[in-house]
Amino acid sequence: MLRIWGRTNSTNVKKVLWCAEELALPFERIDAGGAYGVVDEPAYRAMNPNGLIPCLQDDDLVLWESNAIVRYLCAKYGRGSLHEADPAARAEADKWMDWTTSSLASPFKAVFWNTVRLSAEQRDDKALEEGLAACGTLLGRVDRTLSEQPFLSGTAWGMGDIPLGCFAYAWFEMDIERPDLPHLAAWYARLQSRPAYRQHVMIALT
Ligand SMILES: N[C@@H](CCC(=O)N[C@@H](CS)C(=O)NCC(=O)O)C(=O)O
Repeated sequence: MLRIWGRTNSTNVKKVLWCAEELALPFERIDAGGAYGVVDEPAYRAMNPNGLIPCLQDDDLVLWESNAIVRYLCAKYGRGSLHEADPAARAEADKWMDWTTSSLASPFKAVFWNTVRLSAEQRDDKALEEGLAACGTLLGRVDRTLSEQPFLSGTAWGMGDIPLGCFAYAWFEMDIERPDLPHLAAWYARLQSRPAYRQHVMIALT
């Protein structure tokens, strides 16, 4: 059985749990990260020297980096469903997965930490403001794409929707001023119709 390390309220862990659930894969989840610790223990560091979550074990394979884990699960267990055989179609999904990590994650983190994670005294208003502006611009690009196709993966829900789908829940849950992005909102509503999304992604942020 798959083993997945990571607390359930981590955005990066949610990607893996949602993906595994969509693929109907049985898994054992082990609490790690945040208040659970574990990530600094030598046994964990031997699996993931970064001391971050998530981490996956599948037989002899130990894997870290959430997008790499999602890709692996889809390639190994999602042939005929989540794994796109056509390299061009798969690249479309890959593109949004990488974009979410390389472009959105950093400004999003500034918003998330200064809204949800830090205490009122610790919050940095300027960082929050800059993060909100950057996220608004970036999500505006997503909105334009979603005005032309129902999902980031294309005509059907797929792997490319998983990373941003996890960020989207927090984006719409946080007590922040959001720009009006109707296609992003409609896509988020489509995600909410998926039981696995509701089960693993739409859970309390703290
Ligand atoms: N690029 C990595 C980032 C992993 C990451 O930053 N994980 C956070 C949680 S979302 C973490 O481990 N934080 C430390 C902790 O929870 O103790 C991935 O996508 O897996």
